[in-house]
Amino acid sequence: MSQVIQNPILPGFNPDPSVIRVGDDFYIATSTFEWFPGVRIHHSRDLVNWRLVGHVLTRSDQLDMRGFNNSDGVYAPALSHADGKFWLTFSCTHNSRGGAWMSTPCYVVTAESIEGPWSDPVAIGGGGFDPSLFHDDDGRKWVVNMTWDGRSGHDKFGDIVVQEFDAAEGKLKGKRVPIFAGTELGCTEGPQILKKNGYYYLITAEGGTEWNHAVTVCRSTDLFGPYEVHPQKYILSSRFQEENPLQRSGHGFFVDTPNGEWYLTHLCGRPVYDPDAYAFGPKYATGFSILGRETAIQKVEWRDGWPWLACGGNAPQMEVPAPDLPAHPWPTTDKVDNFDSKQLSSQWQTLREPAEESWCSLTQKPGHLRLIGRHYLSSRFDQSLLARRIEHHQMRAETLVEYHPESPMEMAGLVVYYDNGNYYFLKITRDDSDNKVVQVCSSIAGVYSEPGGDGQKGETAIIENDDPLYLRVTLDTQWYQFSYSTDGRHWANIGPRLNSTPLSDEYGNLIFKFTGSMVGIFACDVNEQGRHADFSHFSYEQLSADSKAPEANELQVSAVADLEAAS
Ligand code: 6LW
Repeated sequence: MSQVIQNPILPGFNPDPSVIRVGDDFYIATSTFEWFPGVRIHHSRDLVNWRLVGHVLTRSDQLDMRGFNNSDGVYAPALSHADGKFWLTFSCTHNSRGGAWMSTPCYVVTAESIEGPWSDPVAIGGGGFDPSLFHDDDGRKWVVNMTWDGRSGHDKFGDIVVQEFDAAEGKLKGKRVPIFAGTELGCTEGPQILKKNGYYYLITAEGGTEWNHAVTVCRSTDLFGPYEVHPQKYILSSRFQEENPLQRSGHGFFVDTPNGEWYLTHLCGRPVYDPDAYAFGPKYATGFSILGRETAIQKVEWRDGWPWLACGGNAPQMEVPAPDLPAHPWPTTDKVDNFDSKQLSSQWQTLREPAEESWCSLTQKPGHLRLIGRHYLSSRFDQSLLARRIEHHQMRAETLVEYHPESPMEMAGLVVYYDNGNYYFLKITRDDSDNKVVQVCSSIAGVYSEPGGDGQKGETAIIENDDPLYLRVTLDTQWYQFSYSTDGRHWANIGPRLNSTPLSDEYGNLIFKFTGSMVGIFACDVNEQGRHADFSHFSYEQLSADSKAPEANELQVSAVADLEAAS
């Protein structure tokens, strides 16, 4: 039987995919926003199996995001390969809460190898996010960008523009030329150009990154246009298809295989539908993308000089025929990180700045990750927090932590984090009676609470000894549940189950929620005494093989409950 590609190919927070092929190797770059290092790169040789090969922006002199707001930072990178090297353009957007206008400085970096090292960034203007670089066959290079127009009475999403880039000088030259105003769907962004058989194909994301999202294709025989729009306009979209498990589909780009087959990678989301919210509106409007925006792929055919989905129509499919290429699986990644290597594994991300020995050490206590407590979790500076993506609607994460807090101002443990206003955590701390305790805390829309307990004070459990303590969190689609154990075998739930849907792109203010839920470990020391916590492992495990988001109200008999009963 021929192979099938299972979507999403990059589950969890992996948005704005930009795909290329170099020889037999396919690469996808995705956005990382305020998480460091910047820009994830995945690699495949068969389009079925993907592995994370690393990041592009790994040094603070390439990317400094200290103090940045949530969902600012690295927007939609675009990858290309020309002149024997890799090129990556990106915008490092900030101050986006400052009103109608945005600051969107854009950059290009290059590398001989996809694994780096990548160069220092070269500025390529601003005025809009999502820049890409088009290398024409005559050797000239063009920055293709959207424009952001904050003026009253103007569409904020202005024209798509091109401007020549002089690579030798590292400078833009000539004028910015508007080439496409977008269709009536609006929010035209993410422009990239593909040249094929004498046509310039301009591919844009339209409709906004939410439920109306789409991939729009247009073409011209001249780079500067005029561009004619595809007969179907939006060659991919899931708007008006509320039963499609891959919602929000848009922001795509094309890639061919060495055998001449064509594919389209694109952004999607697999929302959870909160049954309480569901009663009040159409289904599509009540979904919560708790895993953020993910990457999927569709098979494409060319007819009459236009690309079309091979399955017909414009609806994304969960299963897609694989190309005629030898299967190339990668070794499976370990479920457990024992922190026994000298380098952090590339799944880990930190907030706004690199992990530095001064607060995150694999050497101070060998076989452990030591986090030295710094700011509280709502701060946009100095977070001693390490997290990885939640990739599955049903998962379990666990850690073992040795920690000797001396005051309620010192806390360390396990966290489920969307942004600095929306997170849940299980902390080890000390109470006013000098007991070592564990407690669940929550911040939703920036409002702090301690759930469970008597309503005044959240549920806490006294830990009788000072041995390392096991902490666990499970996600069962709509619900998180924290638990702890002194021996790793007998577990006690702590705190109530916690709704996962506020930790999603759609909760609260719809604008500027671009990331996804992460799970990780942290240490805070608001007294700034530098109290450390030693984590001896962290494990992450999927609890169900189903890649569709189950309906939230069908979850009562669940994989989590089955597994708990069996263990
Ligand atoms: C990105 C834009 C988009 O820059 O959302 O989905 C913005 N498309 O192209 C943030 O990811």
